[in-house]
Amino acid sequence: MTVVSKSIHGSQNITAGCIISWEQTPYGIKGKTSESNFEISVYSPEIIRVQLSREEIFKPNPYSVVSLPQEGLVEIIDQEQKILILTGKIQVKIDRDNFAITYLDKKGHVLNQDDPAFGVSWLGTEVTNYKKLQSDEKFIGLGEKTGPINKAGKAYTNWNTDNFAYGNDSDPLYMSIPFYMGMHHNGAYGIFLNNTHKSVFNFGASNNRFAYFSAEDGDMDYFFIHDKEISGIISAYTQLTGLPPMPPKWALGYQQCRYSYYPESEVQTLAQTFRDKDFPGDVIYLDIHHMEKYKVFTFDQEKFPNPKAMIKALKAKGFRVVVIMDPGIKVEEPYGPYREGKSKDLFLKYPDGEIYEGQVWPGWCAFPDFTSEEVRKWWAEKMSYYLELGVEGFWTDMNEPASWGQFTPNLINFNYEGEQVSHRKARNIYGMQMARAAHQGAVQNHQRPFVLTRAGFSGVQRYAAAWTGDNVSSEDHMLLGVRLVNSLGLSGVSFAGYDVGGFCGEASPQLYARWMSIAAFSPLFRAHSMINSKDAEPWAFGEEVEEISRNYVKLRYQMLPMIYAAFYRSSKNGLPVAKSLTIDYSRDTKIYEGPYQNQYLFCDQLLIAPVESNKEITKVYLPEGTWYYLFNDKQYPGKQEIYLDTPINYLPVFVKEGSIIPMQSPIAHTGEQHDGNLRLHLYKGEGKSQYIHYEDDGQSHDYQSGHWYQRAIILDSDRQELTLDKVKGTFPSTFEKIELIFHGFDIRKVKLEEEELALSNKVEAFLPKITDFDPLPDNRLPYLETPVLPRVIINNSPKRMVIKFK
Ligand code: NBV
Repeated sequence: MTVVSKSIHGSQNITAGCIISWEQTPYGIKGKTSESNFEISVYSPEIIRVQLSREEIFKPNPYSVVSLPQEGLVEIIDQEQKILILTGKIQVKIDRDNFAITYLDKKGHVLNQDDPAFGVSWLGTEVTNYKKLQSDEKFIGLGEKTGPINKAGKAYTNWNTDNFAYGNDSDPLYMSIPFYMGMHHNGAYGIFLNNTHKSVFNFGASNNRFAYFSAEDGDMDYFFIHDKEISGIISAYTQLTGLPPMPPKWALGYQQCRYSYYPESEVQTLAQTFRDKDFPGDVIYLDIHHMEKYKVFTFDQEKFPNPKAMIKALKAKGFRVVVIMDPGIKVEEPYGPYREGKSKDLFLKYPDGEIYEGQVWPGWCAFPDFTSEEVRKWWAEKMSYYLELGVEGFWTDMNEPASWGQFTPNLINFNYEGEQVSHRKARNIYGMQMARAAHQGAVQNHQRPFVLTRAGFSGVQRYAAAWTGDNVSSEDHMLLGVRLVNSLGLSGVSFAGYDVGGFCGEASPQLYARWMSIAAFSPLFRAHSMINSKDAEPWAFGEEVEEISRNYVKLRYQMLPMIYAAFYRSSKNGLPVAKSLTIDYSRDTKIYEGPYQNQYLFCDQLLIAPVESNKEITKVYLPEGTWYYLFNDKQYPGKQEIYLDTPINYLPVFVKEGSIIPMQSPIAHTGEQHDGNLRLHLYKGEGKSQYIHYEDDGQSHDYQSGHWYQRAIILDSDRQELTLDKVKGTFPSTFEKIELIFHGFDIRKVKLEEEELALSNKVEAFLPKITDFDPLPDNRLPYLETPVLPRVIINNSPKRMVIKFK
């Protein structure tokens, strides 16, 4: 029985009630319950949308979803008690009595079920969907959320917040992604709540009856997704909310930030120090002090008398410049952007028409209404100022929006694509729309844009990379950052990172070294630190840290062919580059335990086990399969916990059996030419494994029209055979030769077709030894016994090649 008790004050719960009328639509059904209008539409056999509103028309979020419902995918069965919607992959059963929905897989296993008493309910304007908790249900996703990777028993709020020096359990943070996945004995599903109001997700916190999601106001509008695999659910979610485009290659290099580098001489010295110290790097950031009185679209004339010449000189050294952009526009009559914004009516306003002002760095500020197309266009045009100076990247900060006091009044008006809404509906989307404007501005120079944003919402991956805001220099935060990035990756944001070294506070040398080594395996690799703190460049912590950092940064640059291909895959399937183990090993309960939940696969082939800097020994969990320790090739069978020495210069990194890892010679920055040899590291596994090598020009949009190079490489470990398939695409490879390096194979002879190839043996060390600082006593030096590996070199001919090795 449903409980329907009305109250205009919202102090009592009102359920949707029984279905009183319904009709079929091309995509599903729509109709009325005693308390609401509803519509259920099918977007694909895996994706179903459910909308309910107590108003006549739905007022959906126009920002997140980029796909449309599809006709002809459903079968509707009208039964006495229920209405059934069948998609081929999902069965939806809707109870006529109380509108309680049950989702089942095609075999009839229950995936997800409304609490029959409360289903969709309203408390005043707040709308909630209560779902029965399934036994052993685990919850993952929800983007930038602290706490464990499995969020069962926890509850979270989505309300974009400037959370300086947030704690290990703080919530909410800067970005809201109301998408999660549930998994239990019967299978897995995903739910995306498509409502930008403040929302709450409760995964069984303070109750043992239900999980629920609610929005403070607006429609109940959610997408239910089902696939057998977690990866399929994430891909479906990114089909809905958009795929991340290919970033420019330089953005995958090492990025150096600081609050703030100035004046120009300091920036130039910084760039030169990188090169003098043979320390690779691609990006230098200019934080707020580059501006005149913190006014966006200006450069401080004294600190930076000639930004154009400076940026040109930096580029000649292989550095790109990223500038910060804050949304607050200084209220100052002679200041062009303020005058224009005011006269063109581009700022957020109170309902009585007065411009809303809040205090930020420049003092009192007005805020462009990025939820208006006209404002985004204006902002994008204003960015020509930077493009003309040669700026190539844009960092949108404070876009929650943040202001002193951190409490924007709710009555402020936002355009919201013409709907005219209050701050309550618009806040969570504001940051993403600023990132969108920045993206729009940056594409004007016809290169792939790089935008880094702090705030965002579902779909932000279409416009920007994300970083996890003002973290702290602590061991906990180092690991938390990894979990946040992994969780963002579960939620569609594959290009993400954290401030290496910690933004607030000062890292110890040990901590900094470990952080650098972990971040070399992070999609975004950026070090940053707070004003008035000690220098935090990789060479500021003494020689040992410098050398360890250099080794890992060099390794990062050598791995770029693998990283680049992983980004390309991500741009096609929406899956993350840093992949929480919950994606590929979701049914292995061990991976959710203690520190194992921080482990992840980088570029699908490397298992990274982040560990505190003060631990000399750690436990690592290896999932099923065989794993090779990166630094000495020692093989470990999976499904076991192992103890590993973790001196500060060795981060636990394992290679998955069957991996094909493409590497290049070390380079100082992505604009520098490698030596022309593609090193393909082949790790013996079982049966066949495949890797698709990918190259393009690294900067233009031409890859979108096929101007790329792709080649499938298939390793058959059982038959001891490698196939380099015929090359596809119009972009010529930058590699003239391919060096095959065999790991785990016992080889005497290698033949390409009938021709026998010269086989050589060389010691392979992924990291150079750090002899002067060897931290381990003599009896514990397994790492330094680097293996001797057989290898051959062939010409990189575009035709199909089969190599047999015996
Ligand atoms: O622009 C200054 C900082 C920036 O360095 C940091 O990365 C942002 O998250 N910004 C916040 C403003 C306030 C910092 C206290």
